[in-house]
Amino acid sequence: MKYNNPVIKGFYPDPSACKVEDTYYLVYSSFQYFPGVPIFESKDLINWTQIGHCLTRKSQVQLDTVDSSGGVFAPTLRYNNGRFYMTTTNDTLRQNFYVWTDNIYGEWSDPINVDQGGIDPDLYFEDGKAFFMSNGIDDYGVSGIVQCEIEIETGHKLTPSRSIWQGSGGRYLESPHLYKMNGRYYLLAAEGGTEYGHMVTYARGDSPTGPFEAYTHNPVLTNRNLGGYELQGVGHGDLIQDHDGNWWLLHLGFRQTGQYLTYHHLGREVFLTPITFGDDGWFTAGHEGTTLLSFETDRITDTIVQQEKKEFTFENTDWNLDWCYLRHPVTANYQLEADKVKLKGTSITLDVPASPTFIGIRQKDFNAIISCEVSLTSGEAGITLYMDENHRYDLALRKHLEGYEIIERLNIGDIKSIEHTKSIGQCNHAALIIKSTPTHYHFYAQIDGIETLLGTAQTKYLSSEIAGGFTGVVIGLYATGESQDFNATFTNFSCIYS
Ligand code: 6LW
Repeated sequence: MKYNNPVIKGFYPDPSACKVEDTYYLVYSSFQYFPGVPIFESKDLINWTQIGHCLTRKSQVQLDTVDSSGGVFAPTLRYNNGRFYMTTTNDTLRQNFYVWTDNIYGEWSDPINVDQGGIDPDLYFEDGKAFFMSNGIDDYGVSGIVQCEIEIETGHKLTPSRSIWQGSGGRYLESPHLYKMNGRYYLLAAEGGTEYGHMVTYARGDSPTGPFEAYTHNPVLTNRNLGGYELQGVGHGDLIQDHDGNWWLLHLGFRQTGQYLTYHHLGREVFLTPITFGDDGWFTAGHEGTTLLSFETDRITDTIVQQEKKEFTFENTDWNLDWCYLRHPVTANYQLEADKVKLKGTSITLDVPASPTFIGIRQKDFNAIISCEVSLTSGEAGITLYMDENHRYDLALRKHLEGYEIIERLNIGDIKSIEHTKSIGQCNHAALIIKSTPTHYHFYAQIDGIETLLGTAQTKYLSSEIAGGFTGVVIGLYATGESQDFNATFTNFSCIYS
């Protein structure tokens, strides 16, 4: 069959996967968003459904002081002796930790800290031993992929942290994962930074602690030499073996907005690339070491159809799965119902790295029509296309002394301006509509059935190239302005991709 990449669209970076019986599970970085670390499952590697989050309680993750793109970095998901483990870093606190669960559809444990620095922690289990790896500096001052053995019940180190591999020479050696395949140990990593030079590299050895010999043709996967190709920045991934024994790489990458438009605003997405072992025990990846927009493969049967959900509404999404908050939300400010949401604004605006009243869903594709009806009693409420507090476009209703107005506000770094306003007198409700293309957002308001274009803005100013950071655009519904009661009601939300 032919499948298309990305297999998961939108801001789901740093994927890590494991397989238990006939099901694959996948987790991602979540940074300042809560709940933390979304979990997806699949039976066939190409159709994925979200089933929960690993970090659902404040006791598991401290996000209060986390800047945008700080907080929860790249996780690793592993399964050992009937138990799932998810290890990650709170980069803001510089703390590596893991949580566990015996039921992946339920709650996870409180965090168990590990006293080894660096980011992108990994766990490898063998014969009752647990090895913990991250990229950082070891107990002897040597940098690289750093490893120690830990007691899995407590996280206590049983051995000093020791650097086991320095990579192939690229900058930002990260995302280590250790595996045993065909009797040998393979150490997978990413290098080059999570931008256009990103790549996957690996080494192998005869022991889980090394020494490791680098693959001579590293990088095994990169799109960095494919100029004018929509898929870029492929790297950071995890190997997974399918039901038939084939190996695959689930990894991140991004889609730039056009063939030569080197901007991406949807974040880093999930790609599936086939891995092929040679007789010498070294493996290659994808098409001549690159990832493609689609792969023709006989590893997945023709009867499997790659499905894609094109329409997201209040009714067909789950508040606990599809939607997310900035840092720790004050839950009393949200009234979530099957067909509407009521929000209570506070004095915290979208301009600050805090927790404004905001509930968001990731923008998953370039071409979309996003719409929602909003009614307001005080303050301001609407839709924000949110990359971070300094890079976002707001389309909202706002109360002023004489009545109400619609505003389209563009925030690009230090340039903050209300670009367009339209007074609507005493009318306190409107339909807000955003039409999205790869390169532009068009902002409309509809009052009494009449649609008016307020303005247009380029997507590139919300891109990672402009905003920096590690996230992608999230479509947020928000309310601001202190109010005794809920000051905004949102109904008829839809985001339809084409
Ligand atoms: C992550 C690092 C990376 O920790 O980006 O692409 C960082 N790779 O491995 C944040 O997602």
